Amino acid sequence: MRRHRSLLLGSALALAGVGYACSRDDVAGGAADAGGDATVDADAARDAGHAGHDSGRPLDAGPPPIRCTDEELAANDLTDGGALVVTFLKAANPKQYENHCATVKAGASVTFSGSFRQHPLQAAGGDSPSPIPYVADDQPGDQVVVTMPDAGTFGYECEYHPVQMFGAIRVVP
Ligand SMILES: [Cu+2]
Repeated sequence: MRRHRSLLLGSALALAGVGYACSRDDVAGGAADAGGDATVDADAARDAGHAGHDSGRPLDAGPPPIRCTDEELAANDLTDGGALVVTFLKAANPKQYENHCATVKAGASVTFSGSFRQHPLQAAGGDSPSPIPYVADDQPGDQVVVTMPDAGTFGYECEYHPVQMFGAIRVVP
């Protein structure tokens, strides 16, 4: 079932290739690999060694790309101790996460806030293992607090709307 969804996702990304590519302008030819599960690109090379990721995708597909640029990650820098709160809708329609790209210190806590039933959270790309859990049920206070213990870059997305709702958290030592 997961594999089936991933294949559907690949098709969706191919159809949405233009918009998708715009969000990852750090990778030349981003549109070309948007629908190619087996394509090895710069992201895949950078992420080599993370084949054991737990993003729900088939292992032979390789890790999905991080869809925050270095500039976007650096622009939302909370390494001085500011709290990162990533918010999303309680309504069903897809809308990008607020603060979807950010940098925090190792040990920081990140609060995800919204309807996890409408928008299940899952890890998506980056380093492995990811501290970002799969959460598909609504939570008390509509919040999940995730501690980021180790340095790395950890992508995430909405299981239902991965094209519109995605992000990454860079954790620095
Ligand atoms: Cu969603």
